Amino acid sequence: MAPRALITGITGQDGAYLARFLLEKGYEVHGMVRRSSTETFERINDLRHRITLHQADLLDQLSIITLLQNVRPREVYNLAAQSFVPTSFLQPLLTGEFTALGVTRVLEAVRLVDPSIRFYQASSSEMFGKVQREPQDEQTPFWPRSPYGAAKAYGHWITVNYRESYGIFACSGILFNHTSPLRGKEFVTRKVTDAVARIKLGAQDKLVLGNLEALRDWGFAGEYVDAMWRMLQLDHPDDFVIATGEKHSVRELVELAFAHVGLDWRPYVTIDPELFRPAEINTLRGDAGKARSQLGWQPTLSFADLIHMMVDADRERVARELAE
Ligand code: NAP
Ligand code: F7E
Repeated sequence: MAPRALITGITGQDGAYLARFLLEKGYEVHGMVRRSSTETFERINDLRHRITLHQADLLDQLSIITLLQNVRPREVYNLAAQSFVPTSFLQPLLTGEFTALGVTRVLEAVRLVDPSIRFYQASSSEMFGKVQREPQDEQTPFWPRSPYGAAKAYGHWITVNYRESYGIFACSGILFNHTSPLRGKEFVTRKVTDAVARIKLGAQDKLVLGNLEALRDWGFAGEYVDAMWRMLQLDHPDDFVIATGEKHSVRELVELAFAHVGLDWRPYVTIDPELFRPAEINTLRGDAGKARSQLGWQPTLSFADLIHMMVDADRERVARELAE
């Protein structure tokens, strides 16, 4: 019988890649979606006939319990969250409800319905915040710099706590920034590649950004979902940093994306101080040595190839839209 997996946040970037990955592995894939007046299934439209979607919400405990009772999965991947850092400053309480307490609600449902379920929590390098060491690994202390980071730190520790208290097979993947052509357009990588495509095709003339000096460790989402799955196949649950080990600035990202279409970025980019954050994370770089040795996982796509792939995908899409 095919193993059954449930993905919360299946309509997001990682959910879409993970669903494809698990289908290829022969899984029966179920996804949790929240009710909305407009469907947000764009990233999984091509998979609709191969997966089963169920309505539930991270804010609603009973809906998650009922979902687990109906699906009875072997693995649960908890990817749902309010994941945009600037929004977490504007809506800190809602971010705490989704991104922090939402994790406990899913874990409580696992504990109640079937404690043998294998559980993956989408933790984040944002927990390292004001970094205490470089590169960051599983032992580096947390110092979150946003309500989002603080909520993820809670989600991480509650996951560890349910493993230690109740013996639940719960893993926390501490993933550094990862992106792709499916990335939300509000995140800086996609904001830049979409703008470059539009500028090249004459549909936009300016790109307004915030802090160009921030450094991030960016990988490809398509490769990072493989690491999530590998964690849940271990003999014993554990926590892993997933990263490339390289850092690049937003400025470098911008230069690279514009150069790929033969443009100099300087005439097009302006800086708006409103886009700077109340507290910034200046630098992040992960050490995924433990994942390499214990999961056999390592990234292969270079930063330049990743950004070029995203610019190319956006160019194709924008050209199609303009032709319609
Ligand atoms: P994303 O594209 O923002 O997707 C978030 C998902 O969560 C969407 O499917 C969204 O559904 C769902 N969601 C939000 N609130 C919900 C609620 N109350 N009930 C049910 N579903 C809800 O995020 P992503 O980039 O795929 O990231 C996946 C996870 O990894 C997130 O937890 C994120 O915080 C974490 N993470 C991401 C990165 C990264 O660089 N991408 C790095 C580390 C950790 P709608 O479609 O309805 O909005
Ligand atoms: O910002 C700077 C900004 O919003 C990256 C989420 O997936 O990764 C993501 O969080 C950097 C920051 O991602 C703009 O100040 C400059 O320093 O793309 P981002 P993030 O905040 O790093 C982590 C690991 C997660 O877990 C999160 O869920 O870019 N920046 N100018 C800008 N950022 C944005 N968004 N827009 C700008 O115009």
